[in-house]
Amino acid sequence: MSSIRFIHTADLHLDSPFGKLSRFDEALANRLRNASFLAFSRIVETALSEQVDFVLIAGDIFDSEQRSLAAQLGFRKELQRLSSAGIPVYFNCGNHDPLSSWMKHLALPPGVHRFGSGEVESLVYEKDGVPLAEIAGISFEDKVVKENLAVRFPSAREEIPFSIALLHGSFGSSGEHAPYAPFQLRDVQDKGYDYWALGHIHKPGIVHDANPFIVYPGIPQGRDFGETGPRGFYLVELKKGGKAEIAFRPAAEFLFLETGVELKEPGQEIEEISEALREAVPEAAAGVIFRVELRGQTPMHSAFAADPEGLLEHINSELEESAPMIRVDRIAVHTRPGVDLERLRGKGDFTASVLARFDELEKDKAGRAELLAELEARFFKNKLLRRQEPLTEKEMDEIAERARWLLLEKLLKEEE
Ligand SMILES: [Mn+2]
Repeated sequence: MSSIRFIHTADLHLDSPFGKLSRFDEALANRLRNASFLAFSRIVETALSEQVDFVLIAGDIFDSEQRSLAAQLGFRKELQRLSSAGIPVYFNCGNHDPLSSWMKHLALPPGVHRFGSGEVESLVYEKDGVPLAEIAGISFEDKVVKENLAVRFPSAREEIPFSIALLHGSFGSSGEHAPYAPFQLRDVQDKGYDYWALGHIHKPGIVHDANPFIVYPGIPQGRDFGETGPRGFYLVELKKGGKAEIAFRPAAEFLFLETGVELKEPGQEIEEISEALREAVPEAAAGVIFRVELRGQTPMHSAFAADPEGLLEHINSELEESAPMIRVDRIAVHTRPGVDLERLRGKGDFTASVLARFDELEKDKAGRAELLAELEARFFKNKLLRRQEPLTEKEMDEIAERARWLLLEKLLKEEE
């Protein structure tokens, strides 16, 4: 046999609370709480429909070492489906669900293997009585493991066609996550495994593309705006000669997305926002929670800027019945007043000369940089409050643009 197909997932964080979303009603909070289970259920369905050889789960299956009965029973229920279909499951324990936190009496269905925390264990997956893959793995005993566990993996067994290592830990310099079981490429390159199935980093990605493949599938269901965008798992096919197909499959029930909406039609603002959000929902998602940046010129600018919460509530009530579900968590109002700049420029008054000065500065980049430096020196007398790096051209553009509109707004208000 010249290939093997499996699912690689990790960081299920079953029963994880969506604490930061307390602004939403209880019904939605419950749906979100259930979403981690639904995402895992989708993964299991893919395993069944694709008839993969086995499923790998690289740690952090449940969210908290405070044993959640719901998480462990929910996990077992899904494992039973795989077990009944004869699909083996191999998993280990990570920093959120170390081995010591599992219920001692939770029996696992046949064909499900949980790696221990003592030594690296090496198991053999057989197909039609022939050894096809070696799966080596180890669990976290406690929630903090600073030790490099990768170096403890023995060399891959040459007599078996494919070798996979299952590990929860930090590869390379992944600064944003705590450095649990940190390791480098040089620690694993010569061990002979085809594929390192990792967990811990919640963002999906192939961090080393061949010899060996090193992959983080990410969290299948994002939990907040730190975990935006598509979330799912990998469907992997390893082939002879060190080749592989590694396909990302979405599994998340709800997505967290940040999006910009450009207002164009005066008087149609609410419709424009609602329509843009409906269009931004990816096909498979059951729902999306948005953060919206509102841009463009609109006569509603002052009203929106004065009460973004009111706008948010209104948009949420407009979208209440939409399917897939849409909720807006936050709206940043970065619109501009709906005024005709050309008309103002031609008026020959004070406002026109202010605009002319801004137009000048737009051409005179050196003069603009000088002016900004002077302003900074005047308003930030304490040098520690000043910027360490000089402003980039783009940042200066943004500052000038904001300053222009702030001034214009004040001037136009006085005119009213
Ligand atoms: Mn995790």
